[in-house]
Amino acid sequence: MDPILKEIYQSILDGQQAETGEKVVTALANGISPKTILDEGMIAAMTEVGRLFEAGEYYVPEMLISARAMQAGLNLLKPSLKEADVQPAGRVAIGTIKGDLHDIGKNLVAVMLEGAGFDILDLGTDVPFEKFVAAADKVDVIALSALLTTTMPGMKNVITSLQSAGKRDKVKVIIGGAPVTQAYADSIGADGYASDASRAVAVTLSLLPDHSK
Ligand code: B1M
Repeated sequence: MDPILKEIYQSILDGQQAETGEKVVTALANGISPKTILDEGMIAAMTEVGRLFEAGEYYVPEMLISARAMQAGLNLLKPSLKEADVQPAGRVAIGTIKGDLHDIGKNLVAVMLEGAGFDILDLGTDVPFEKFVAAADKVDVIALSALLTTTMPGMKNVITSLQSAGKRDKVKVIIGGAPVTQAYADSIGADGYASDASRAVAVTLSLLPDHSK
């Protein structure tokens, strides 16, 4: 592996935003393809971050800092990725349920999904149900986050609204957030549940066939 890719990998693991950005720029200037930088440097690093988190060696702060370094690198890589016409793994609309302003976990899930090659339509926080329903025409997956027991029932409303609009079969729905459980996901007919951002990537990948809208 090119040493600069190892350096990108390490700077993401260390959560070094500026350094990650500088090294991505250097790798591009050295003629390394954007896809190689993404796959072998950046996604490999986030996969390792996910593994360290699951092993209890990284905690949420480390994961967040690495996610920000990944985002800093991605921001610089995005124009080149578009030029190279790398096909996205799929499109995901993500947001927090109406009434919920907690967006740190949602942002982390979005960055991890983006790092795994998904196009992200970030609807933000406090998202009205109709906005999720409208997004169903443009994406493969709708990802719902809720941190409050009071906003969690809104996830069911999104699924019901998708059904009423005749769009439920067009998209997969995955849900997550601290009070959400697999049992709740099953009870409302969600397609997937993930307890953390790295699992959200695995669950989303498992739900998609090899094509996107
Ligand atoms: Co609030 N808050 N908060 N809060 N807040 C909680 C959630 C609470 C548990 C604190 C407590 O009482 N112990 C409690 C909820 C109680 C409950 O409903 N059972 C609570 C409350 C009550 C409130 C207010 C009502 C307080 C008030 O005003 N009286 C209010 C509500 C505001 C609103 O949303 N309308 C409120 C406000 C806030 C702040 C604005 C101050 C701030 C949010 C800032 C922001 O997000 N920009 C805040 C914070 C920071 C928290 C705590 C302390 C931390 C949340 C966080 O960011 N965690 C939280 C207590 C806690 O969780 N320890 C708390 C880190 C983040 C990385 O984890 O979001 O869980 P998390 O995301 C994880 C997983 O859940 C998962 O992956 C992420 C990464 O691993 N995940 C998904 C999340 N979404 C996913 C989606 C997926 C898959 C996985 O698929 C789509």
